[in-house]
Amino acid sequence: MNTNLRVDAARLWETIIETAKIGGTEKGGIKRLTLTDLDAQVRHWLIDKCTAAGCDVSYDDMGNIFARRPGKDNSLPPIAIGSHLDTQPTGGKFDGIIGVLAGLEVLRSLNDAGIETNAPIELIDWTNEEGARFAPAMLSSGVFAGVFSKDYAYEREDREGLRFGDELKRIGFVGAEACGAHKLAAHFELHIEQGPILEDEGKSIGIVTGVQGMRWYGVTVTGMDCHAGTTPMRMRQDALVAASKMIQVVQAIALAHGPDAVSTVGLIEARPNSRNVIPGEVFFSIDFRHPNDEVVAKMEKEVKDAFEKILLGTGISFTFECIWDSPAVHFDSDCIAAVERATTDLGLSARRIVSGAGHDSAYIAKVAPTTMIFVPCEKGVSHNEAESAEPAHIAAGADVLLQAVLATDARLAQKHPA
Ligand code: HGY
Ligand code: MN
Ligand code: MN
Repeated sequence: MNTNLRVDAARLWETIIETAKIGGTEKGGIKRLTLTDLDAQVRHWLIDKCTAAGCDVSYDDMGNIFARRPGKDNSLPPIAIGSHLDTQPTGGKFDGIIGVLAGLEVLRSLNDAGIETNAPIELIDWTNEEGARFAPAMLSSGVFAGVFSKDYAYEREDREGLRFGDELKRIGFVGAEACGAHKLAAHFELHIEQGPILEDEGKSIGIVTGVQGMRWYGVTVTGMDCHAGTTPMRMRQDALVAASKMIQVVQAIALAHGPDAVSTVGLIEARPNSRNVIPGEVFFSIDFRHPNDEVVAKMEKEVKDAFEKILLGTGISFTFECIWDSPAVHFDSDCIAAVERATTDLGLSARRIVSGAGHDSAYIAKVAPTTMIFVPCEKGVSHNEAESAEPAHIAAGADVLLQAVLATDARLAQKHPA
């Protein structure tokens, strides 16, 4: 382990501040929804920088960008560093972004140090990790891992009815390679924790051992549009009032399965959404998560039973569709060991942790040895424009990433000497 090798912390921070201008918001966050012109702009920025760093850059038919730094034996599958550049509508400067930019910094630091790895090293920008515009989340890493078909992904529509496939074509990122066609020797992802644990415990690094289970649902509640002034209360089939009672139950079920269960209704649309019309239809999303898949399944049954009871005899009906099911994931022990060893050699405070948030690594773990490295973010706040992380923590995370990649390259080289 060449543990006196360090990334250039200032250069890494500069790339974060530079790219944060692409979709930057007044409150200091980023709104850079996937497959928008802003996403295209940051993609071209990344391609330019990786090309300048001597990488061969390509992208596949899901728009995943691969920047490959050659090694001694380029017949070997690359060791990958991946994350995402798309954001939430009120996203921060760090979620996903530090994973891609730390990967670029690792490539640059290897160049500066004149290090030739045995296997190629490949930086990946995964398309549509957030699922904020095109549900579900982690769509393209999911296609890469064989969880979703490309056709399913291309048919996903945003709330304006635009198709993923059309938007990918519009920004010019439909690559020739079939998504999932090339193998990865390993996959590492640096990410902010997006929770309060590391900061609360004063730890610099989270050694991520896995990702909790999560499911997304779409619920449509159907009552009857009617005049707000002339319809007596006893005759109403008000879908929004019904939905409000149903949403209370979504929260109660997570509390009942606490402390680890979480539930969120993040998206709600009332129709016709007019001040003097009783809402006849409401659509809302549900996000259920728990480290144990059986508990998520129990929460799903309980919420459906509760909805039936709430609507019984009201004349109001509902449909309930599970649109995404990402079971709990356990990462690769060799990759975890490489991260743990790097934190020790670098003298960094660290603890093992399970990710509450979903990440592309959760799907890539199905097709390649994978793990993640977390760094703290201020008060655990994320998916919020105020998201904040310390330059020193991000640089430490990038140093761990660099060491873990080098250690993995050395370990695999013993198996496949060049
Ligand atoms: O939803 C998630 O957990 C991730 O941040 N996309
Ligand atoms: Mn993320
Ligand atoms: Mn996110």
